[in-house]
Amino acid sequence: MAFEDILVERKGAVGVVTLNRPKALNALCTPLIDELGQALAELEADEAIRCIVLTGSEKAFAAGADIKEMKEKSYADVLDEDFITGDWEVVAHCRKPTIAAVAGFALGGGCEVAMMCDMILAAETARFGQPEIKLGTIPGAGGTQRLTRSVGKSLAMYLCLSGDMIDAETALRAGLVAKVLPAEGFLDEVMKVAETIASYSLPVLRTCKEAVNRAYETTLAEGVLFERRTFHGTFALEDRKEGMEAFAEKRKPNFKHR
Ligand code: CO8
Repeated sequence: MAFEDILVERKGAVGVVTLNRPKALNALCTPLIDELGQALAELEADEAIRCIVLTGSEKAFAAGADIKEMKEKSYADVLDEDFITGDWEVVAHCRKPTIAAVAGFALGGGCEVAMMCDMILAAETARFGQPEIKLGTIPGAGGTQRLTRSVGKSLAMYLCLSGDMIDAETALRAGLVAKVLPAEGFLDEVMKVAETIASYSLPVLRTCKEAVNRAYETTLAEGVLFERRTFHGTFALEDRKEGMEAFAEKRKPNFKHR
């Protein structure tokens, strides 16, 4: 299906969603978020896809929620609509691995959407920030929560209270991003990571992601038990057998995603 504000491509087993409102630095207006939800649902349902890359342009991953759309809303409006977190969370609810490929600005809702992905890979040009304070508001899609869990209280407070941005290297040191890559050929390098992930068994990818995410929602003892039972569960899969046999036979595994 054709979209207005995003582009969707299938590159082998990798689905690539590109935010595409260049004139507004990919500001996340409601139609764009709706399209993103539809695109992710399609990629989730597509058996051939095992990893999803979410990216923007060289200048901006996304410069935040659309301020021009938000500015006339009243408290009653945003409360009635539950503006618009329910729809945005679609990124966090993906069951396939997701990579945010961030070049340029990832601000406000842009940073929040990137943090909803399983990992952030940043170009050297990436800039992260939660500048809502400058607009007389606060982050509304996880900026005070996911950011704090990711980088700790002091840097999260600094970003949310000062509205300043940090560069890619600072984000790497703080643990917000997994890797910083050269701006030149950035997406090619991201695709190599995505293709590696997509080469593995999909049911194992799904359960591995669930186990890591459980770390944010439970105690250590419960999380470790969940991990162990999930690890045990992989022994019910043909792909676990194939992976270990292939290692012993010194060949590449041929995963069936079963
Ligand atoms: N919303 C709407 N339009 C935007 C946005 C935005 N967030 N960001 C940029 N644009 C538009 C500009 O208005 C401009 O349009 P026009 O050409 O029509 O004037 C165009 O994009 C280009 O922008 P600039 O000329 O400003 O480009 P610069 O390179 O000079 O500056 C910046 C780039 C620094 C990124 C600057 O554009 C900026 O500060 N943008 C706003 C950043 C911001 O405040 N983001 C936070 C928004 S609030 C938010 O995200 C809350 C999320 C809460 C989640 C809600 C769901 C639950």
